[in-house]
Order: sequence, then structure tokens, then C-alpha cells
Amino acid sequence: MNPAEALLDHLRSGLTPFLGLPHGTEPSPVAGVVLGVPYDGGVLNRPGARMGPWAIRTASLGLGRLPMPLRLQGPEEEQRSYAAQGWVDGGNIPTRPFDMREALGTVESVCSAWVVQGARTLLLGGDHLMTLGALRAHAKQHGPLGLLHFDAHPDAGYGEVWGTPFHHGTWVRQAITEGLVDPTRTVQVGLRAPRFEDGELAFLRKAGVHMWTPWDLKDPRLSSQLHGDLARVGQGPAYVSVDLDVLDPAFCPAVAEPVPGGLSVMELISWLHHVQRWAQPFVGADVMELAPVLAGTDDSVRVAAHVALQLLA
Ligand SMILES: [Mn+2]
Repeated sequence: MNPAEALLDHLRSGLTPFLGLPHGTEPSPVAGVVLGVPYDGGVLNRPGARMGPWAIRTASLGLGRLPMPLRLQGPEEEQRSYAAQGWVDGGNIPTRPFDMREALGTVESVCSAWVVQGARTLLLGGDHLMTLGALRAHAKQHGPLGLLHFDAHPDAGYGEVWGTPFHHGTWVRQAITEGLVDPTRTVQVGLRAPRFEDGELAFLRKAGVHMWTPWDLKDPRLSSQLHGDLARVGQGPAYVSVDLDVLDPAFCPAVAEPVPGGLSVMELISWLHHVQRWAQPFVGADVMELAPVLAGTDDSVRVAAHVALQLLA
């Protein structure tokens, strides 16, 4: 179905699959699957991310799927393929809002059912803890993963909150501890939030994770080191995780923990272009933490839809 037909089909059916992709909830050997994660029980402060998947899908309707070439001038023109070629929208993962461990298990088992068929995954969140379920599914299939993680926060928090070590600020530490990611192929971009404790950065440094603040990204002396880091993540099976709070609240305020001083949409999309230069495409990706109820306009939602589209371009 071409995009125009997909739009007409949406008008007829009232269904809103991401980008008008074919809807298919039965795991099958497709190129990739988009899965919503309507869960926000791991949010510490401002919930609402459980509504993210519906909002992103609605905002994606009518978007073209033929991405702009990376350059229209000069010798470096790079054509990009039709976005989400061979992908389906697998609907939402039915995470019940009452039990965090069960929700994580549901995300893992639904992702696994697609991953064993050879499908790549794109999660639309949902809170960031749910990334842990997807990483468990992919690591079981591919072994330890490279991780390119865009976030204002390192998400490697220590200690328990309300009696559990699982919340949306601890999944990276869990993933390293469980051996789901290769820390030497793990790179975090955009970190800037004020911290509660020093142990997080020490843990990540000791593990071998490379971390970049928005100010590091601007330093021309660090440019080749940064490009080396981004390339290294993709030298094996890799996962790309975007917490929308990596963006400045000027661009995307509808997140649980907005932190001033973040990336612009253009900067984030520029970094995502590096992902498309990896020798092998990412095995899984996600766009997390959109809480559409937390902002009065749909600007954040539109940004989320475009970031998700760029991942599939
Ligand atoms: Mn996060």
C-alpha cells in the first residue's frame, strides 16, 4: 500500500498504525515491527508516558515516508531508502499498569516473539524502564549489544526507591549488571541533569561507558573522539534508545523530567544520521518518555513522531 492509499485506509478504518504501516499483531518474519508500550509505572515524578504510543501514531499520520537525502548540495549527497520498508505496526504491548515486573516480562516476551523471527523492533514509549525488557529480548538473540543512548540522565541510579531498584532511572545499570549490553560499546549522549549521587558516573566510567554532555558535543577538539565513539557502538549488534528529555524543553516539554540546556531537534536528528552509516542496521530502537498530557500543545508529539521516523529512514 502506498502512503496515499494508507492515508485513505486510515480515513476509512479509523485505525492509526505508525506511518500508516500495515497492522499485524501476529509475530512474523518481517523486516521490523513498531510496538507501543503504554506503561509509566516506572516514572518517579510526573506520569503520563503511558499515553505516548497513541499520540505518536496519530502525529505520524500523513507524514511522507521518503526521507530527504542527507545532502542536496555538494559531492556528499546520500540517498536514503524508503522509511520503514517491510515494517509492520504490531500494536501495543499489553502491559498492565499495576505490576512493574510483570510489565517488564510482557515487554520481553512480546519483543522476543518478533526478534526470534528476525524482526527489528522500534518501541514507542512509555517510560524508559521498559527499554530493559527489549534489551533482554535482543541480548538473548544477539548476545551483548552496543547501546547508543540519548538522554539528559545516565539512568544508572543506585539504591532503591519505594522498595524497588527498578524505575525509569536505573535501567542502564541493570542492563550492564545483567550483561545485556557491552559497556565498551555503550555511549551516552546529552547528559546534563543535576544528580542526587556520585556513584552513577563512577559506575559507568569503571564499566567502560563513554559519556557526553551537550557541551562536550560542541567542543571541536573532541570531534574525532565523538565520531569514533558513535562508530564503535555499531561495530556489532546495537540498540538505539532515545529519551526525549535529551531535547531541550523548548522543543519537547512533554516529558516526565524536562532538563534545560538540551539538544535541539536538528542536533538530535544529525546524531541519528550517524546510525544510518553503521555497517549493520540497529537490531532495536526506541523513542521513550513522551507524556502528551504534560504539555498544552501537540508540538512535543510531532517532534516524537519525526524522531521515530528518522530512526527508520
Ligand atoms: Mn531515560
